[in-house]
Amino acid sequence: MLPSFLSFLAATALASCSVVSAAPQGGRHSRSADAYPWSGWESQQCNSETIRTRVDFNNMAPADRKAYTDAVKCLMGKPSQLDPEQYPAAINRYMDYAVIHVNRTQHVHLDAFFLTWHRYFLWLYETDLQQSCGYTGAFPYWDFAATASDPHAFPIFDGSEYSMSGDGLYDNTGPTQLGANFSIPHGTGGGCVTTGPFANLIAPIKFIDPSQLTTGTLPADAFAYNEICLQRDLNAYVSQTYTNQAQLVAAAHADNASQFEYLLNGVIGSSSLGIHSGAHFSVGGQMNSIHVSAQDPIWYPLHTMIDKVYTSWQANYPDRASQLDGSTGTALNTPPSDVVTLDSVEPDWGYFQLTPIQVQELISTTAGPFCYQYDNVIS
Ligand SMILES: [Cu+2]
Repeated sequence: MLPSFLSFLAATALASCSVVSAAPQGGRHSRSADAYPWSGWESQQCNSETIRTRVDFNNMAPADRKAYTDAVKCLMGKPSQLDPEQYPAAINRYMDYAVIHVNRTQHVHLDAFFLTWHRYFLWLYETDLQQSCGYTGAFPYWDFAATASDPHAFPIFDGSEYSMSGDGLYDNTGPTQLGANFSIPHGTGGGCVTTGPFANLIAPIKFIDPSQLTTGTLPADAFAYNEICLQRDLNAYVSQTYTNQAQLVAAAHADNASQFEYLLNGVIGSSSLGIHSGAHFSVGGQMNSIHVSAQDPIWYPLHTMIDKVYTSWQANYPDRASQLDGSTGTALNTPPSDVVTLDSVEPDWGYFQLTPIQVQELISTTAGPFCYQYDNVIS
């Protein structure tokens, strides 16, 4: 399953690198407030009083970390809103997000929708934790560069009740082959996660072969229910090699949007994974899958960190903030699609957001639907 993942990431990174476009600066479109499911879209005043600040999970007080994972577990206790006949794997509202992510994988990865679609997806999830589960704390990110020396040594993966759960049970399945001449060594887990808030979690969507990206289809039984445990294989070699501080800073100072995407997602034929895929592979298990990784609750703090890198790059270079990378709206341009511009309509977010949103509405974290910042900028 894994060998082709890197190739896909890298192939598209290369493809998108060949086109550098400075996207036109589009004006914001006004929309009627009642078009959106969440309150306050247009009327919201984003200022120093109302802005929310996202913080590093490892810097949160233990009780605050537990309040966050309690809210995630609350979402896992809420009923699914999806058709159970069509989506048997959607066993609760938390899994609805994972199902939508699988359904949209072909349109929101390895293409120009990646950064903004995921930004809004995270915001929908954050808002749901607040509105459905009464969460009032900060939305945390996982600074994978700060923990790169040894992820186990930090609160986020120590397996305590104040963590995001720990490693999987040790199961030596050997190195993971990521290309013809490229593999990563086995980590320290490999089996089921049995500690912390998400111990023994069932991740019912089975692994999907990334080669599906070359056909643009999903297996017929993609949404069947499977009694599969959440797995992890924490890997300090991968984090030290692919998600270290120097690589993080390089991304936050990328010359343009194409180079930024490249530093996130790697390049074919080399041993560079990029910090985004590197972070995924440093966790292992379901996180190794481009399709089904959103079943692991660590997916959200990881992607919030990617959004922090994106936000930092935009803050460091305001003249590049609205740049898109010149790629289209489908992974590997399969099926072929138009080059994405700021006026392009984003793929929807399932029932959480069916009303059309343009890319330009999701460029700033303090305008449109958003009003948040990070506790610091990667400079
Ligand atoms: Cu994704």
